[in-house]
Amino acid sequence: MSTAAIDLRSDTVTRPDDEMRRAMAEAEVGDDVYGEDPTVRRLEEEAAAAAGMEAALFVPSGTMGNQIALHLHGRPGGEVICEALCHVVKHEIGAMAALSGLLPLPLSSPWGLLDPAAVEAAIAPDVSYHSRTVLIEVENSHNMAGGTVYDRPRLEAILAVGRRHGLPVHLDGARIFNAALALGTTVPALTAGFDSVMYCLSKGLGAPVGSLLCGRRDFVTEARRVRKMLGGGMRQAGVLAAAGLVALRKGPARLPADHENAGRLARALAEIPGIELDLATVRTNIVIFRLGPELCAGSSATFLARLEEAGVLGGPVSHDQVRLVTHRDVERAQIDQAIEKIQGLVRVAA
Ligand code: TLP
Repeated sequence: MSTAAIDLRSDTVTRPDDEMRRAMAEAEVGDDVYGEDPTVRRLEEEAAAAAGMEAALFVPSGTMGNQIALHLHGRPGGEVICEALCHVVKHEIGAMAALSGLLPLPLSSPWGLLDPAAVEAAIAPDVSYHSRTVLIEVENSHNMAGGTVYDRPRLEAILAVGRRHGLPVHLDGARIFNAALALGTTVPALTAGFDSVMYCLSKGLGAPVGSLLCGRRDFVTEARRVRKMLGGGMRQAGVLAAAGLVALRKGPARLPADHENAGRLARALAEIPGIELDLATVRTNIVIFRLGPELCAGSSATFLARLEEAGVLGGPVSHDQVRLVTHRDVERAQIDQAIEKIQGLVRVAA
């Protein structure tokens, strides 16, 4: 990979900026397993408030945050109703089964958005020969559906299903700040009513490491124990939390540029023959498109290899789908360069 490559593989690739590095160098720290790291405590308080939740736990990754939540809400043999392409099913290496004995019940849904009626219909009957439904899981924005977003009425309807059936509802809000921006609303307006919420500082907000698992205070107390059980108890983690605080305070204001860049990129790509892209799905910082057979024989691996040679990095979603993600380390001028390079590549590869 050349150092000058335009890296659109993910918004996780951002590097900490000068302000974050200074904050890390100056961070006041203590042993967080003893609850003595003042910077981690400050981050957890601010992060809970930003999400409109009672309490928050700093965790090393979004995956760990989700898995702690699933572990606490579920019980072995239980079913988790979720969308078919969601992160906990597709990208957490079977952790819900391996670590907590849970079974996903994945529902394929247009634009990756669960239909409340389909969720209700998927709840297991209360009979002795059927596994129990233990949890409903929602991902907002939905990464592998192209960064699509659930608006409040749809969330409200899913939360109502949970309440009617006495089921907890977990939100994978890795990119909840992007979702709030796309919907012109606030993060607390999207998290209200969820039993637990995970969100990441290490994606669009730009921190090098870290996510938060939020919920009621007693839930977070239990989550602290499970985090330790999974090996996620960190000691002088204030150096990471300090960067996280900068990301939380300053990151959201930077996101509109990422969304504009994604829209710009998507509109240009949608014009290219051989690229199938539904512009209606592009609401946030993620652009996913399908390759027609006329372009690189419809192979995402071939397309991405050629793209890399041209100096642009992207990622595969499936054998014929590609994902490009905008973020704070890619400016508009580089998006325009990426568009030109893709147009050039298509001329050669078509
Ligand atoms: N997503 C990563 C990859 O794992 C796919 C990415 O590049 O987008 N929930 C959602 C919705 C996510 O997109 C991710 C990461 C996670 C959870 C997990 O976060 P980390 O990577 O911190 O474990």
